[in-house]
Amino acid sequence: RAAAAAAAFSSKVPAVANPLAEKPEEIASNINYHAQFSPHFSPFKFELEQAYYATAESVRDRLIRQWNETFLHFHKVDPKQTYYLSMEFLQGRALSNAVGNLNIQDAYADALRQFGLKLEEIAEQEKDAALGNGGLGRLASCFLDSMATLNLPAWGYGLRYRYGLFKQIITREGQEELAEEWLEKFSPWEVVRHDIKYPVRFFGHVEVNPNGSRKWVGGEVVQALAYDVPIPGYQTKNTISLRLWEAKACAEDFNLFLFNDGQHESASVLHSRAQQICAVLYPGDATEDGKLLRLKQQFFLCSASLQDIIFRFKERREGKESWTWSEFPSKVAVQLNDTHPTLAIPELMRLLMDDEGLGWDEAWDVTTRTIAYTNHTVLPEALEKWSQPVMWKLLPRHMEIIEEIDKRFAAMISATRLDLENKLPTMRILDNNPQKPVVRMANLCVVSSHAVNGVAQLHSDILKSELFADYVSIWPKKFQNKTNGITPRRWLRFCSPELSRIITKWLKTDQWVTNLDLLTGLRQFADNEDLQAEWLSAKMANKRRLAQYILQVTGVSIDPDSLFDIQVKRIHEYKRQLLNILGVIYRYKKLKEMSPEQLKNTTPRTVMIGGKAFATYTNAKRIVKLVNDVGAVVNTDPEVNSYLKVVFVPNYNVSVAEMLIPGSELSQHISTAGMEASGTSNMKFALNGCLIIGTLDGANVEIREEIGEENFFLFGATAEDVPRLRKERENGMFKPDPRFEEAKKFIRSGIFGSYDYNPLLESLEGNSGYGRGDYFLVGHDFPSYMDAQERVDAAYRDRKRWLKMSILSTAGSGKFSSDRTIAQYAKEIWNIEECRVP
Ligand code: NBG
Repeated sequence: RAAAAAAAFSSKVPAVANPLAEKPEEIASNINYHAQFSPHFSPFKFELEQAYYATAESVRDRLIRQWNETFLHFHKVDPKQTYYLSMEFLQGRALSNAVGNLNIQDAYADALRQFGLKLEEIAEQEKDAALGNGGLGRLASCFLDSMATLNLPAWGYGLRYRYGLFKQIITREGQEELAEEWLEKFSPWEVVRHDIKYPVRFFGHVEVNPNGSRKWVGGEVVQALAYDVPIPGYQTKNTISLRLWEAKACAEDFNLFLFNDGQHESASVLHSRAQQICAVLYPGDATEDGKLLRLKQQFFLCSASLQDIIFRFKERREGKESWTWSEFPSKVAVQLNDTHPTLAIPELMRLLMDDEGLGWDEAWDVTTRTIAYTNHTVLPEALEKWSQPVMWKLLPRHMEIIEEIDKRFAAMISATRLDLENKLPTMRILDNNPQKPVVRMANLCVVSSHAVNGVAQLHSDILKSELFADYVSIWPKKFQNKTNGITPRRWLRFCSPELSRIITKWLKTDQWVTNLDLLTGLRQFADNEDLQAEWLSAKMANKRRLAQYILQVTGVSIDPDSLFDIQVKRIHEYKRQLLNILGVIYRYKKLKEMSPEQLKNTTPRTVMIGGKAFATYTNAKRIVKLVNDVGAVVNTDPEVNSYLKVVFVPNYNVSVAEMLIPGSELSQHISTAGMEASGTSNMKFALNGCLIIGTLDGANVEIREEIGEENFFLFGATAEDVPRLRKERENGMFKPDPRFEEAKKFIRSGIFGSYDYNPLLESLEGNSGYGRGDYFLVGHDFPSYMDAQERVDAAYRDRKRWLKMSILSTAGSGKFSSDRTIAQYAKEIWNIEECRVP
């Protein structure tokens, strides 16, 4: 077939470049043009891969036109613009999203058919841009899609990591990590801007000028070079940018003298040091060097982005009679995606004071009116604290500024809030504990931002009542909630075209794609037998496609008629994949004890678990190993394997999610209450008509409210109960359920192999402590979890009821569109307005 396609490329279809092509024939000739004249591969080779690149480049041509228009339009109108700073963007694949948003998927599919190729096959050639870890990075990408779709003047800023999040492979030993070479060939979705380059300094010292002003000099300087990725909105001309920075050494850093002297490595030491900055996402930080590198990455993002923002602000003021820096916050909003870009605060202060000559008060006013901060976690280990000595070494001027912010904050409290003085030691930005002096980044963010938000109602409430409680009385209006959302384009319209078609048919409009609240219109048909039949057939088609995929990547054959039960997310003890697999183990044991008659009355299930464990997180890796070991035993057990299958889905990422979610029927969001800030995959599953079994945590609470409690399988302790339950546990008052003991004992019997699972099981036992004594309350929640699973089995046996619940899930998911979330940020935090390209 490749040969046939090759022949078609070279002969039947003319090669003409026309980025405006509308008709399939014109598009085909445009693709052929790129295949022949974009010289990335040897000539006359048109296999799927080459066809993908040629197709992608032809789509990109179109995007570039809209993109340039958008840029010019923003330049002309000079609206207030938002800059979303994030260390992570989990973009996934771009081709199907781009043709979908531009509404040219049919024309492209027709064009490719002229070469005997299918658009879906071509799209699958693309490697995921996995410049993120999990929900936080994917949220940033969903936000970009909504910003573009809502025609908002907004951009993303991130880093261009050479290797994204590692590629996970599963071996006998469990998870192994390989470098993810998403740029192995090149990405057709990025454009290098050779003219956009800023110097970023590290180390050095501070010089005091005779007039008292200060200047950071010396040290090392690397160049930040811009790579832009176009982000098209859905059915609009607006195409915004994700600007990713790449670190480059300066030419003069290459020591030609040393090189010619045979000292090849020393000659290029600065080059390789610069390359390390954008080499990988989250380099290991167990060593001092590892920590320093992470801090360098964060500062690199902040410094380059702010220089660029200031450059643009000044550029748009060129030729204007008079303007002042106090206008800056009415033109610029900077959103910090978690604490990773916190250094934007002292960097903006430094640029304003040391480079632009503002005084402290004026610079502080501009900075605080510009910057806002989103918190994404309450986990203590995830709240960043940087060592003061390391900071002084790498960023001496910034440490001076941070000290000053801290000093002024403390003085303000002492002067105005005597009632808070005893809280001051924990409220301060600097923790001057002589053993381990650190900078508390979250505190710096809270003190310096005009808005601080959590990502689901419960999470925002916890921020106000616990983590940031002491600040609330000082700035009651600063703290907000912005419940997360997901883009309905990628997560329903494009990943499940079958279901989308049915929804459009029954709602008699496709407007739901940009106005997701319209989905409530499905409620009135939830009992309708015709809709139910169509709904079922779409689900079944998605399940069959998923079963094919599972067979292909794991070799395990699963039954599309069984209940598809999925938990996919980063592997973490608080997310409790362990609770899931213990439940599976208990189920397996019970199935083994049943008679053939009893077996026939059970609900067959396929449990799929996927996710990456951070390379140094041992217990998470043990969980991955356990799931795989359980699967190996259960799936080959002829007595029960038509009633239960257990699959570990390797290398979970955005495109795997696009396969799994549409085919899911039950999905697990079972974190210890109070610990999951929001969760966003719960929204994707619910939107796709998948029912949720879950705790009252994060956005589960709001999802349950929206879709109705009768359509949600609830279990477990509430966030309020958790501290008391932990106490009781410490005091030896916990009585484990016999089912829980039985499941653990079954693992210890060695049935799942000889691997030593004791450390994992011990984390669930004993009386107290983080990582011991069942801090995550798996034992406490186990019985109610198993009861909820029984309710699931019963509900699934009643097909009509299940389908109704499924339809109501989709119907109630409107609130969780990232369009709603972004509209709220735009209005309530950024104060920006639509700027539509005419
Ligand atoms: C994650 C939370 C999720 C949340 C996403 C997006 C971090 C630090 N936090 O619950 O764990 O959905 O952020 O807000 O990755």
